[in-house]
Amino acid sequence: MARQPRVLGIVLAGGEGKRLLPLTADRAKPAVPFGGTYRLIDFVLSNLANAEYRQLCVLTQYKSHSLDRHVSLTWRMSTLLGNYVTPVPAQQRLGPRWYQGSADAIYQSLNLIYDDQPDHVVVFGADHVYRMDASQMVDQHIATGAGVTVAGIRMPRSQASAFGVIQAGGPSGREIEAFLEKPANPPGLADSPDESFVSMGNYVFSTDVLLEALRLDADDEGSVHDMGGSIIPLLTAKGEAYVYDFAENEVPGATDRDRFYWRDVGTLDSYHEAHMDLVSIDPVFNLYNRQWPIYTSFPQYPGAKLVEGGQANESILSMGSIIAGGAVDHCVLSPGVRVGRGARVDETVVLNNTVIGAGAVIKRAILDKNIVVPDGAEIGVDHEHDRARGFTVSADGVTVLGKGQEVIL
Ligand code: ADQ
Repeated sequence: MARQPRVLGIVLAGGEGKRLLPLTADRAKPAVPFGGTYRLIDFVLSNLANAEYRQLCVLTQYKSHSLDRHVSLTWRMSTLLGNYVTPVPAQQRLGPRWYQGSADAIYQSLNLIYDDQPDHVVVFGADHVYRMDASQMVDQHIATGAGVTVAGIRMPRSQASAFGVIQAGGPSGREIEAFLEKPANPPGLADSPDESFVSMGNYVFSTDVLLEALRLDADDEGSVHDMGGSIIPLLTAKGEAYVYDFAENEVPGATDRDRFYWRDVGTLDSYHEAHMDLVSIDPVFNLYNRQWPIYTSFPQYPGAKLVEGGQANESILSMGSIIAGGAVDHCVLSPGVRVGRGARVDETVVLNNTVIGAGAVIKRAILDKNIVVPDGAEIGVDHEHDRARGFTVSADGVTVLGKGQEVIL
């Protein structure tokens, strides 16, 4: 049997996530809780582990304590077959400086590649909610002989300026002819002018091509040392970059609705919206697909409980939650949440161990963990009042409270 190519996975998990403040005040963006029991990083790690890639390094940087703890506890693997998922904190190996950009993060961690001697290095972002079989992208990478393969997805042109925009062509239609990182005026597609083809921030490299590109980039003092801003444009100019169309990916058990689901939950509004995608009867993203599980771990709790006529509709209730006489609708409750008598909670994401008092009214909100909402409090009802109390109100009117934030009436 032919030798399987050796693949090392590197997950870029150093993002600061400024646009998710206050949720990222104390934690790195990939450690932000999602969907009741998950953290964002669980999606990419599940996608790589389900694809049988089990040598995975997670590069961390900012506020990485809860991320390191989660990765170490959840993703500890048997080392018998050489498997590992390891958090790698920034170590200032090349002098007293933190990572300058995502390419610098890899450059400063080259020892991981030298140690493992992979044929290919899969570099994936950690900030997205989706299912993807990464091995299908690796197969295409090998078949085309590309130096780097970039995963791409169609996106409304009006949103594309937040992404790297790909123009592909050539005999295969897959050669990247131009790569524009976050262009002010993104080009549309020939067959669909209102859509652009954008980079998902997921790359497969042939190891020698990655090493050479990182070295060239490190020597370039004008570079921002970013994967999308420097490395991919550099390899595009050399004619070595190809695109992999996410629309060709097939994941077992996917539904027609969530087959191509991919969300960058980079803002408070997209974070809230992605939660609402989870809770409908026919969910836009189905967490219940057992053929491609998303793995996580959480503390031991008993089951969720509804008492005293407590009600829940189109909601996810994690273990340890108790709804005592209150009602939740279109909500996602993390473990250990309490909802008191007569409280009404609508379109709200509630993180671990937050307690909502009797008679409280909460609308379109995100409540971080360990908040005590007093009896009768209103949140998300009057945005002026919310701002006056120090709460964050997002562009689309979602009220957000940080970890343990005090709620005055
Ligand atoms: P952005 O999301 O703006 O664009 P970036 O902030 O670099 O790029 O984040 C990419 C990934 O790298 C994230 O998972 C983040 O957590 C991580 N990261 C960022 N800085 C890091 C550092 N110093 N150390 C370690 N990890 C770090 C990128 C691409 C675009 C593409 C979008 C898709 O540049 O071309 O379209 O991702 O979302």
